[in-house]
Amino acid sequence: MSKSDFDFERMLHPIDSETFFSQYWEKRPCFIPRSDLNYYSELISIKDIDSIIRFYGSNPSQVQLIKENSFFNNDGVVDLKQLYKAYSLGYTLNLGRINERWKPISDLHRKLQVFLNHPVGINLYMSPKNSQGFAAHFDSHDVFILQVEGSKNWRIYDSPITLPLPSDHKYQERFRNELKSPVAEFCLNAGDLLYIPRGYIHEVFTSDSSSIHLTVGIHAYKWFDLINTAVTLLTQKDVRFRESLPVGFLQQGEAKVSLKEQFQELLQTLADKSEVEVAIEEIAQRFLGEMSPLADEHFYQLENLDNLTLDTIVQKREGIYRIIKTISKIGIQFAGNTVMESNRSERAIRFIVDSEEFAIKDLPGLTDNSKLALVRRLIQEGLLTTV
Ligand SMILES: O=C(O)CCC(=O)C(=O)O
Ligand SMILES: [Mn+2]
Repeated sequence: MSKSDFDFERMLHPIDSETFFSQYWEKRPCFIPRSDLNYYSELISIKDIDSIIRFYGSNPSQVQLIKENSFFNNDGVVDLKQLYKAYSLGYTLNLGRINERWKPISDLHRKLQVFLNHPVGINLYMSPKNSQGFAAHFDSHDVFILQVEGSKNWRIYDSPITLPLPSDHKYQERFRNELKSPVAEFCLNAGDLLYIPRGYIHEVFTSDSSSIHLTVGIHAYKWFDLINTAVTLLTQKDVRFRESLPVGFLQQGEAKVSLKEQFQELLQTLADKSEVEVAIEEIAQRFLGEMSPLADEHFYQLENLDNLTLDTIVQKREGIYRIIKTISKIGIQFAGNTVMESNRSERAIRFIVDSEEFAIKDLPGLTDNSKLALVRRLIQEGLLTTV
């Protein structure tokens, strides 16, 4: 399977990311037509779909077939014959979290998470001619639509709720029945991109051509998440946040007055005592803990462990790296793993976090044997690779 160098910048080209974030992000849809049918072909092609579906055997719920908003019952198994039949009957095939199953897309996924620092999920939609999968709906995450093959029509309506949360999905039905005229209509052809901020209702259908697109969903951390995390951390420290509300607090009267006073007092404590860095660390820890390792020749790396010399050049896998420090240890957290070492390795660990690529002999503060041992361990754990 090939490696892809597709990243955020190439995804948005020719719009630069500064323009994108100031003009469009969380504000309005952005359509980038390209007249380049092969723009995304290194990510996936129609010829890859059958073999990718086989990787879903263990998770049939991520393979969905949808036609005019109803689902094809796949009896909880992924049966290729059934999928071909449903597709010929006009069903749209949706492969969820394809980033966990197809290397070029998992490479793009990692690059996007590293650049954005927000969780990303990538789905694939394949629709036959003259069909519609889902009815008009909004998503509670922003989406980038990468039209890989064929074409698809997108009708976009205004956003009934500005920046909705997942809990706002319960209003879908109501808004679907109150649609006004579309605010924009686009025909996406292979190579085009469409960005839709969360909340904008969209209705999508094919006409005389079939379609394959990738939906890159950004499940961004919100201010609400940061504040929530800060309150949770403070609650663990300050017993006043754990005390119960006054008895009778629902009724008017003295309990209500004291409730208001205490509420103000606790908000003040939150403002005075919360440390944003600690709350951010907590989110970083969760984010990195949930990242899966990259599927990039780790067995091959293990096979070559015995060939390392002090002149060997090694590099960090693409990712986000966090230093963790305890009284006697120092460590690095990265995608789905944490490696702790004794404090003696502190300078070397900091050097590694700050470097992209280095010769083993350049590690500071360690004997030659310890340098080799540390690198060997970090290759085994999935942090470093030989170049
Ligand atoms: O293509 C479709 O049928 C639906 C696609 C969609 O709603 C999305 O990608 O967010
Ligand atoms: Mn959608």
